[in-house]
Order: sequence, then C-alpha cells, then structure tokens
Amino acid sequence: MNNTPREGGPRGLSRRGFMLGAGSLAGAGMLGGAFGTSPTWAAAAPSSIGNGAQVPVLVIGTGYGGSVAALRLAQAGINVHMVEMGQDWATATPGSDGKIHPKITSPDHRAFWMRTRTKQPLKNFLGFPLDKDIPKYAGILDAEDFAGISVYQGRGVGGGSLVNGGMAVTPKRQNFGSILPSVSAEEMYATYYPRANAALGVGSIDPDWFERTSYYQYSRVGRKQAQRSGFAWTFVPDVYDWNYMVAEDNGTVPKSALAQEVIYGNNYGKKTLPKTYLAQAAATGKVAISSLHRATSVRPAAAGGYDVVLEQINTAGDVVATKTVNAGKVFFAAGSVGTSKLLVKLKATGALPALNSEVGQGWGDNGNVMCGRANHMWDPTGDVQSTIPCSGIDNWDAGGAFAEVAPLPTGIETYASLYLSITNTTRRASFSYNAGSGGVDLSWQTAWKQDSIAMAKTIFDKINQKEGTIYRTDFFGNNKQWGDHLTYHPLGGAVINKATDNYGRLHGYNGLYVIDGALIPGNTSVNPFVTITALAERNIERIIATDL
Ligand code: FAE
Repeated sequence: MNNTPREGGPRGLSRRGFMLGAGSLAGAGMLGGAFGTSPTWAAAAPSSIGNGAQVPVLVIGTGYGGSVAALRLAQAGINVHMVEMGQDWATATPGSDGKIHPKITSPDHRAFWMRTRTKQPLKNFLGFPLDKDIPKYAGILDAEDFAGISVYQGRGVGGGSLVNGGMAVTPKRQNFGSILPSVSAEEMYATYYPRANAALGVGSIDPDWFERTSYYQYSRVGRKQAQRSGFAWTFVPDVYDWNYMVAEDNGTVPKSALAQEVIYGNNYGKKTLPKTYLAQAAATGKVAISSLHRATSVRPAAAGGYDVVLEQINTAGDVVATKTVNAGKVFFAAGSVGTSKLLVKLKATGALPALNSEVGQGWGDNGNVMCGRANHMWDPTGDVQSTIPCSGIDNWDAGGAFAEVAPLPTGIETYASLYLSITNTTRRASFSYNAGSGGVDLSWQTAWKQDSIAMAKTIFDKINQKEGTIYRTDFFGNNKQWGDHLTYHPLGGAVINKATDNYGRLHGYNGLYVIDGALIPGNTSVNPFVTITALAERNIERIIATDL
C-alpha cells in the first residue's frame, strides 16, 4: 500500500516526494475553523482609486503573485494599492439560489467572464451538449480563447484561488532544476516552499476518512486501478479545509465541496487568497484593492515613477471611468496571460519600448490534457463525489505524466473515471501584438497537445488494457477521447532571468516587476500555484531588501 500522505520522514515528505512543507500543518491548524463561512478580505478595505492618485506601489492583479507582494510589502511598512479587473466576490450579489457561487452542474451568468454562452470544460455528457446561453457578466471563470487553445483563469479578488481545485503540490526536488533552472533549489526547499505552504494553509486528507467516505469512492477506484497496473499513486495536499469537509459529510455545516461547488467558486470551505494572504494584508491597514479596475497602460512619467491607465468597468463590462494614477513602482501580477499580454502590447505600442525581446516568449500549458475512462458496472465511481481532488498517479519519470484523479460530480452514477494529466511537454508558444485587431495573439497550436496525449497514454492505455476498459468519447465532443482544447495552468511569457533579472525585475526599467506565473517557463511538473507563491515569496524578500 502506498497511500499514506505523511509518511517518509520529516517535514511531511511523502513517500513519493510531494511535500507539504515545514509548518504547513501548523499553518493549517492556526487558520483552521475560519474557513467554513466567508470571513474575508472585503470587509476590511474595499476601495476605488481616484483619478490622479499617487501611490508608492501599484500591484496589477490579486492572484497568488500579487497577494504575496502586497502582504510582504505592507508588512515592510509600504502602502500598496492593488487593482483587479474582476469583482470582489465577498460583496457580490447572490444568484437565484441565494448563493454567491453556482454549482458546477448549473453554471449561470455568475460562472463565466463576459461570455454570452457558457464554455464548460466538458462539452458533452451522454451525447447531450452542455453549454447554454447566459447574460454577459463579470463572472468568476474566464475561458480565454486563443487560436489553438482556451486558457481558463479566475477573475475576481483572489484570482485563480477562487476557481481552482486547491491542489497544493510542491514539486519533487529532483525535478526543480528543470522547472526553474536559475533559482537555488536549496533556498526554495529550505525557506520559500515551507513559507508558501504555511501561509496558504496547505493540509492533507485524513487517510481513515478517505477510506470511509462515499465522496471519495472515485478516488479509491482510481487508486485500485493505478496500482493494479503498477503505477505509483499518491495523496495530494490541498488548501481546502479538510475538517470542514468532514463536517460537511456529517451534515453539521453547509456543504460546498460535497455539494458540487468548485470551478465557479466555493461558497464555503476553501482557503482562497481572500481568506489567507489578502486577509493578512488587510489586517496591516496598508493595502487597498480597487476591484472592477483593469490596467491598460503603464509608461514612465515625466515627474518620476509610472503613469498607469485604469479602466473602471461595471459588471456588464461597460467602461464607466478611465483613470490615470501615478505609481513609484509597479508589480505585474495579472497572471501568465494577463501580464504577458500587457507587456507585449506596451512594448509594441511604444509605452515601454526598452523591454527586451524575451517579453512574450516561453509560454507553456503545463502539459495539461484531460481524458475519461469507462469503467465496468462492478466499478462504480459514486453518485456523490467531492469536487476537491485528493490523489494523483505519478508516472513522471518513466512516462512524463502526473495525472490527478479528477471528480465528475454529476449527482448520478456515471461509471466514469476522469483525469487531468500534467505532462512533460517541451512545446512553448509566444505572444505577439496584432496591430490589426489591437489584441495579442498566442502561437500555440492544438496539434502540439499530441505530445501530451502520448505521455498521458503511458498511464491510461496500460490501465485500460489491464482492466479491459476503454476511453470515454462523450465528454469532449465529436467522439473525442482527449480534452486537448484547454489549459488550467498557463505559465510563462515573461520568464525569470530572461525577460527579467533573476528576481523578477523587468529589464529596461527600474521599478517594474513581474511576480506571477508569467515568470515560470511553461511547466512545473505538478499543479503550479505553490511554486508561483514560493517564487513570489523569494523574489519579494530580495526586492524589499534591496529596492525599497
Ligand atoms: P492569477 O491567480 O490568475 O491572478 C491574476 C489576476 O489578475 C486575476 O485575478 C485577473 O483577473 C487579474 N488581471 C488580469 N489582467 C488584469 C488587468 N489588466 N488589470 C487588472 N487585473 C488583471 O495569477 N493550480 C494548482 O496549483 N492547483 C489546482 O488545483 C488548480 N486548479 C485549477 C482549476 C482551474 C479551473 C483553474 C482555472 C486553474 C487551476 N489552477 C490550479 C491554476 C492556478 O489557479 C493558477 O496557476 C494561479 O491562479 C496563477 O496565479 P497567478 O498569480 O499567476
């Protein structure tokens, strides 16, 4: 058996090498209990920055990188203003179900960012198309379409933490050299990964409860089949409050993970950034956030610092005000795609001409590819399923794939196993400015996913052969076996030590920084947000010490 998460030595190092990091359990315990309902950032410091305002530091985006920067700068005594194009969901209007966030099975206007039709990750189910028309709204999940790929991203105060599955995975140290070659593994594993895990509140499922609860039958089936084919199977840590989930199962608290809530937001239970980094940032009294504010330009100001142009929008996407503010320093934390698009456009249009030619390069999809398998009738995966994945199949070394055993929480028995694989693809795309459309294009080609499919097949062809089963063809449209149309894990576009120095300082300009997933060159070998957070912790510590 290889199913215990905390065995294998000190600091929570699991047998398979995925780390919780020192202090993570203490961190989770310290924060535990606060996550069920929604005490959040918002009560503290909602704001709307004024036209002509002057701020010492402006942070563009409120995801992982931006939240780390804001907290640590504030703790160093510096006033920070954050701008976020999405809503502050803590103050958003509930839907007809009385909740802020809809279930995964019933997406409505709250679910999607400025679309008139849903674009669900699974297109079909049992032959029926799933998508439907919705009113255009500042919803929580953006399915941003480029020519060869749809990139899913969170929108709102808290960025991707609002929509993601919370899988909080520290890469195996042996892989770190290929993930971030210019960064010291020793420092990251001794200091910054533990710091990130603690502040994020990372924890692990109770293995006894895992064996008991009907909500993880799908995961137990995943384990049985992986192990029967000789693959390593491992628990995966998460930022969902596991005690809260057990209480959900016991019926003593309102359900979230156990009530089909995840990619369109969790109403309870998940330790999103507004409950961790941003709550701490608010407590300093030095951080304000203007939500529904989109940064569109940054250029050097004659009087010093940078002039930043902001469009304030309403929830229908109309621009209601355009503001120019001056910032001494600007942190780009708009996510891999958001930061890359801004920088590429600002270089091409002459606002920041001295950015180097690495800007827009080195973008990857973390090798994401999805598939489903059809199980036999004697292997049901459960009519109730927790939306929070808690396990993965590790064939990275032999086949280049790490597959999370994903939920399919439809509310009925499907006999399906669903997987999201992260693969070791070397394909990298670049962003370029399109003068005709005024937008930014991405050179990714759908055909490149064939590399990832081949790596994922090293796991699932073998399992199918062993079990006598087949791939499902009713999820991704047109009898497709593979979900090769999307990524949840955009990385790169302003790669560290290339577009920036080795701490995220953009070449060509003093006082401009990148501090998000754009720094990471395309792949983290596992789910990325712990690495994004840890790298931001490393970089901001240096920047505070030397630049401020
Ligand atoms: P991110 O969190 O995307 O934050 C960027 C923020 O900037 C967003 O709030 C944007 O709205 C905002 N923004 C963008 N442009 C502008 C602008 N011009 N002006 C103002 N604001 C702007 O960036 N990762 C894991 O490790 N584990 C998981 O289980 C996992 N599950 C996922 C599930 C889904 C459905 C999705 C979509 C992602 C998942 N991820 C997961 C990926 C993870 O959420 C992502 O890597 C991080 O959120 C990226 O962090 P950043 O700080 O780079």
